[in-house]
Parts: sequence; structure tokens; C-alpha cells
Amino acid sequence: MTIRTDWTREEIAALFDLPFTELLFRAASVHREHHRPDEIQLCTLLSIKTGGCPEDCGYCSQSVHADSGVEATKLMDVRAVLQSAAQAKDNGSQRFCMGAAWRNPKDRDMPAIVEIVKGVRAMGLETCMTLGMLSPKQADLLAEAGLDYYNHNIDSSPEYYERAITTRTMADRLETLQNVRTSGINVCSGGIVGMGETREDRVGFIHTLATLPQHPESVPVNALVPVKGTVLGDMLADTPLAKIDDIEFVRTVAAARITMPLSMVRLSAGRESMSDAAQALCFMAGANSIFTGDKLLTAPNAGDDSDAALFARLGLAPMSGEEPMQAQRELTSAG
Ligand code: SAM
Ligand code: DTB
Ligand code: SF4
Repeated sequence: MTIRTDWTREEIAALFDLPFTELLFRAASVHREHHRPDEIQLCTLLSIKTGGCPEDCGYCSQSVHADSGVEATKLMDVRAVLQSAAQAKDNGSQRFCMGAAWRNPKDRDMPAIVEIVKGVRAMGLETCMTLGMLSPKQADLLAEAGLDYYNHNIDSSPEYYERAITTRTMADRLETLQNVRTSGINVCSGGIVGMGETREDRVGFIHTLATLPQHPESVPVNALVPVKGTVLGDMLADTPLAKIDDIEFVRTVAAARITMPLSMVRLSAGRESMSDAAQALCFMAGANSIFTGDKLLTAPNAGDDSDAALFARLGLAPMSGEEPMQAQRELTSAG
């Protein structure tokens, strides 16, 4: 099995250009080689520090530059975070992902973050954090605490990125991903589809991820949740034609699956406004992870009842085994 990190933009553009049925067949074939097609990983999100973020990400309700009505809070108390984690575990979640609306964590925040990671891990949940940019030292601290995954998205193509965010660069983001990788923490990195970007940008987005020295273990593909008062949410409200077409979204998922065969591809934000049929196509195209529960960070999510109904309708089950990239790593280190 060869995992390629030398994909060209042309090759990825050619995947996007395939007849939809052919693309779906190829993606589903790659998916079956490495993953169980009837199992979906369940993750739960919690915003441990909401709003008041100095960055100007044009899609985000938590930026101080947005007029979204989201109130800024302080970092949650460790006990309250652990209570939410216990609830997520009871609801069948495998991974607990915690997000903070920071440009980067301050060193004085780190002891509480470390305590949270240790506490959530002790409950038998996998841990993921997304706290903004990380220095090498902070990444090492989190690794020592036992953090399993760190999420930091590249969000779009290098070209479109600059139109959506001005307060930090794609190079800054890649540096954080490198720091996370060097520390030994698993990398979770993806982006958003439906921000008004072109097909070429979606190609560039997948190309950037698929040509990292090592593919991210998790690749979240978000559909923009248009939030009133954000630059991109308002732009989409004014130009409804810019809304991403479901088929194009599925094509992006399929391109992620084909180019990054071992990665978990997470159908992340935006499921709430997707039909069961569109979600089923995403699973067919190789998405194999979702966020459960009725809230993402600030935006509504599909909710446990509707997910239970969806899983029953599609004959899907929560993932029970190990992820392929972890299994491969254990094999390599064993022999
Ligand atoms: N502040 C941290 C950061 O940006 O790294 C962590 C939290 S941030 C909200 C995590 C990711 O959520 C963003 O990188 C973006 O890809 C996604 N996201 C944020 N707002 C979104 C929206 N309205 N629709 C879809 N995805 C969104
Ligand atoms: C990711 O790529 N999607 C999640 C997670 N990583 C942290 C966040 C989605 C946020 C959706 C908008 C909101 O809830 O504010
Ligand atoms: Fe801040 Fe993250 Fe939102 Fe950007 S996406 S404004 S960094 S919370």
C-alpha cells in the first residue's frame, strides 16, 4: 500500500472533474480497503472558552470583529468540563473535542488545560483540543499531558485563505501543525467548504492537506454554517447562489478520501442543514466521523435523536475499533 504525499493539483482537479458516479465509486473503493464502511466515529464538541477572539476569521461567530451576538466567556472550570465529558461518554462518544476562541493559549492558561486533558483521558475518552496557534513548548506540554489530537484547520486553499482571514497567515497555521506533529500529538486539520470559494480553491485546499509531509490523522470537512453578523454569513445571505451545492460538497469529501486513504474524514459543521440523502452520499464517499449532540461550538448541530434515526435508516453503527493510522503505527513500532 502506498500512501502518496506527492499529489499534484492537476491530479486532484482531475478527480473533481470525474463523472460523479465514477468519483463516488473510486472513493468508496479506497474507503473499503482501509475502513469499515458501516461504522462511523462519534465525537462530541464542547466550547471551553467562547467568544471574544481577536482573530478576524470571516466565517466565525466568536470573532470580536463579528456582530453575531455571541457573548464572551472565561475558560470553563475544570469540574464543569469533566461533567460534560462524562455526559458525552454516556451518550456513546469516543472522542471529546474541546475548543477555545483564542489566537493562541497564554502560558498562564496551560496548567488548567493540562488538568482538563488528564481528567478527560482518565475517563477513557480520547482527547482533542483546538486552542489556536501553539508554540513548540506548548505542544510538548500538551503531549506530555497525554493529549491525543490537536485540531488546527488550514480552512481553504492558500489563495482563498487570505480573503477569509487577515490576522494570521497560512504559513502560521502550517507552523502550528508542524509543532503539533513534532510533539507526537496526532494532527486534525481540515477546513470549510461553501465560503464562496471556487472549485479551484477546493482543489488547492485538498492539495495542501494531501501534500503535508504526513497526512493529518483526521480531516474535518465543514460546510459553512452561515452566521448572521459574520462577513461570510452575511455575504451568503445576500448571494444565495453562492451556497455550496451538495454534490460539490460530496466531491470534496471524495477527493479527501482518495488522496488521504488512511485518514478519518469528518463530516463536521453544517450537517444540520443537510438532508439524510446528502449525508448518506458523504458516508458513501468516505466520510466516517461526525460530531454528535445538539450543539457544535456555538452553532446548532443535528442532535442525538436525529442521528440515531439517521444511523437506523442507513444501517450504520458507532465505530468501535481502532483508527487505521493508529493501527499502522503500532504495527510499524512493533516490527
Ligand atoms: N480558535 C481556534 C482556531 O481557530 O484554531 C479553534 C476554534 S475554531 C472555531 C475551529 C474551526 O471551526 C475553524 O478553523 C473553522 O474551520 C471551523 N468553523 C468555525 N466557524 C465555522 C462556521 N461558521 N461554519 C463552519 N465551520 C466553522
Ligand atoms: C472543525 O473543523 N469543526 C469544528 C471543530 N473543528 C472544532 C468546529 C465547527 C464550528 C462550527 C461553528 C460554531 O459552532 O460556531
Ligand atoms: Fe478565533 Fe478560531 Fe473563530 Fe478564528 S475560528 S475567530 S481563531 S475562534
